[in-house]
Amino acid sequence: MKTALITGVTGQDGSYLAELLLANGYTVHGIISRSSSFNTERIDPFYRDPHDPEARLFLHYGDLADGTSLRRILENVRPDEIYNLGAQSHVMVSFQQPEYTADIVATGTLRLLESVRDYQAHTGRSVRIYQAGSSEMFGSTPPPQREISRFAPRSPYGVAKVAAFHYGVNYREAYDLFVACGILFNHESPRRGETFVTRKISRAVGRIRVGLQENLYLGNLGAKRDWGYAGDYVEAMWRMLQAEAPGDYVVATGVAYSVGEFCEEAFSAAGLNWRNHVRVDPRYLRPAEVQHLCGDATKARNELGWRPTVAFVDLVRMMVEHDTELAQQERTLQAAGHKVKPHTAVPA
Ligand code: NAP
Ligand code: G4F
Repeated sequence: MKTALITGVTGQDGSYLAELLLANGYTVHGIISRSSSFNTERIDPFYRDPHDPEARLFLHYGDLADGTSLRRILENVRPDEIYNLGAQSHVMVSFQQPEYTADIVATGTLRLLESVRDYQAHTGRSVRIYQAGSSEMFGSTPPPQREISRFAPRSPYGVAKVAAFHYGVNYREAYDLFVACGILFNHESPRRGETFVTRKISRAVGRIRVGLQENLYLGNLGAKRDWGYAGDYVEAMWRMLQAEAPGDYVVATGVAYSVGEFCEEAFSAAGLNWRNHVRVDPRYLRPAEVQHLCGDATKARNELGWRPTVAFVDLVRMMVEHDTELAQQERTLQAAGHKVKPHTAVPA
């Protein structure tokens, strides 16, 4: 049975990928960051205490900013596959923390590649690496974007992902490492972080629906994204590492909608008219925007046999249903006298 190591295991994708790999019989090791509050909410449902003989998911403290921890974990875990999903992944935050974003997203990837290069050289074992690239790398290049489209990033996050992508390709060419770079378009789910626009919308719809909130404040309603379901996209990551040779693959649905259209669909799923509740607040506008992303995943379909299974409307409904349930729980607790509030202090 194979052993996998995941950076960013506590994130949206990390949690779906860990579940997929466990279901495929893998032993899974995840790197988690030290936090003053719990950050394992997404993996708690399937995590088992390590004393349980059935446990196959193990967690290690480490950080992409800390090369020593990466090397130590690699030596202990001896993985067959590494999925590098760890990142400061918020585009707007990358304008506020560009150096930190570059350090984790770009240099963090370099630290990991260097660790694997040395590890392979002294153990003779080979390791396959998945590098989490992003459609944000295409930036202002018009759609449809495919593997050969020009990278023209519009944010410090996008620039850092382009650097990480090129590090991956360079280590593949220079040291013959098996590095596959996924260029994934936006993918969402009920586990999506609440500061990304889709989840911000579905959370608000749930709360407005049950009477806990009146308005939702957003930035650019005209930006278009190619939104898929995260559960489908981690399957593509896994397939990339099962291929005979490493390559770069766009993963996308091929259909794009605007933020306004996402609002319309989400509010109407709850029997609401979005125009009565959505307001524009300029604080959510970005210094430079990526206006239109829509991917062409022909290569992934032909070479990996991958295709998306969840359509836009079903994705929106899945998120709205989930978040309506959360809002109902919040209302029940409030009615019973508990002081509960969502994390509204975090700017999104
Ligand atoms: P996410 O939910 O934001 O998860 C990011 C993960 O990285 C979290 O587990 C986070 O830990 C961890 N992390 C943050 N800083 C770290 C550090 N210094 N060292 C190690 N780990 C660190 O992101 P996601 O949506 O799952 O995305 C996964 C990867 O795919 C990211 O690299 C992202 O940039 C990329 N990507 C995402 C999309 C998308 O639409 N979701 C599209 C293209 C590419 P904490 O939980 O403790 O913060
Ligand atoms: O949900 P978003 O923050 O995602 P964005 O910027 O596309 O980035 C996500 O997808 C990338 C793949 O293309 C990933 F690499 C990255 O890690 C992340 O997962 O914003 C989507 C769009 C943007 O155009 C933004 O300007 O929604 C617009 N938007 C409008 N109002 C908003 C808001 N975005 C956020 N987060 N919050 C708003 O209030």
